[in-house]
Amino acid sequence: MKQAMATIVKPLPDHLFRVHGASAEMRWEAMSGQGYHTPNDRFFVRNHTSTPYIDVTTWRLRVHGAGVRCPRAFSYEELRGMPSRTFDVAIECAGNGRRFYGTQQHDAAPGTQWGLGAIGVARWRGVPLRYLLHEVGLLPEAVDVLPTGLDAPFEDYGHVRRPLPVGKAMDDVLVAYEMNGEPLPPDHGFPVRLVVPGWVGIASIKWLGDIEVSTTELFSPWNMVFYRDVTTQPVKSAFELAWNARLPVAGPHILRGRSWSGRGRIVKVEVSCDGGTSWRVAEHHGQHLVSAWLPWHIGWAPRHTGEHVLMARATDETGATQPLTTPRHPFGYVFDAVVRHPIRVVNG
Ligand SMILES: Nc1nc2c(c(=O)[nH]1)N[C@H]1C(S)=C(S)[C@@H](COP(=O)(O)O)O[C@H]1N2
Ligand SMILES: [Mo]
Repeated sequence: MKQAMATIVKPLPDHLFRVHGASAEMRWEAMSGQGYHTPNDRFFVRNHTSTPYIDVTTWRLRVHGAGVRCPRAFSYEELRGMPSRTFDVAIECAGNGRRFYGTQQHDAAPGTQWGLGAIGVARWRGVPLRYLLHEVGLLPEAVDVLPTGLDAPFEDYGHVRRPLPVGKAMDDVLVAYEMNGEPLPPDHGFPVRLVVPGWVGIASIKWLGDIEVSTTELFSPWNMVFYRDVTTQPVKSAFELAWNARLPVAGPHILRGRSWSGRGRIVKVEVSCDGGTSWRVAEHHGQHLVSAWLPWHIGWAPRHTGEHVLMARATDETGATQPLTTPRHPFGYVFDAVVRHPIRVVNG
């Protein structure tokens, strides 16, 4: 047995997080009463090894490779002096919801048994990657962009890194140094991370130190072994309620939740409070951000005490609706089926 190590710097109080080894999942009840964004103190953490300490005075971001005319290293001050953009973007682990392959479909997938809490939405500020690539003279023959993290190498696979095609890199990717108005916290990539809208969380490399631009297709264990063939995130929904939450029978209640998709805006959310027998359309205030989530709510007056199953099912603008069951995935990625959320209605 390995010794438990403190691999995450921020406090992980039990009412906000469920800890899984070197990673920590947000409890969904921690979003209850919160605004649009996930506060930094409760944003999930997925670390392959440990949060590193990085000295920002000597830190540099090297941008180089056969695909650029003038390779260059940027200091933190230089990056902060460049024109910046601010975006509301979700980061979600590809394995979010993996636990339900086992608990709902009786076909457990190996890996971190995340519930639905491996997602968060933050307001990220930084320099569009496109601006940096212009600065170094991106060549027309550039093909891939390979960002590498400065955290310790993972097992025998080297530093965490995953290539992006140059088309995505030039589109909406951010080299972020701020999260919800604060400098990036250590666990979320200080001093600088990538934020890659709509794509699996592994694309958003933390503790960025190096970006190679190639003129041939690039490979790394993180696109050839782990997360192979997984690019965008599917549609999902969650209630802002504890698992096995207790609700008094004296209602009515307003049930709240959020739905999201890496492939486009959410256009509809339906909720069932009777285990899928009947469905009603949830209400929302129209915050249909393309790369984040849609908060919604629905009234409910339970008629009797006892166990109930809540379900939420969203549809995105591509027409994709959450199914009741989803095909098995060998690594437990892209779980998009409707989650059966148990609650207990009690007297009082
Ligand atoms: N350098 C580095 N970047 C990384 C990781 C990592 O372990 N090292 N984990 C990735 C994975 S799998 C996910 S889901 C997201 C999680 O981001 P967060 O910890 O800020 O929530 O970061 C990604 N970027
Ligand atoms: Mo992840």
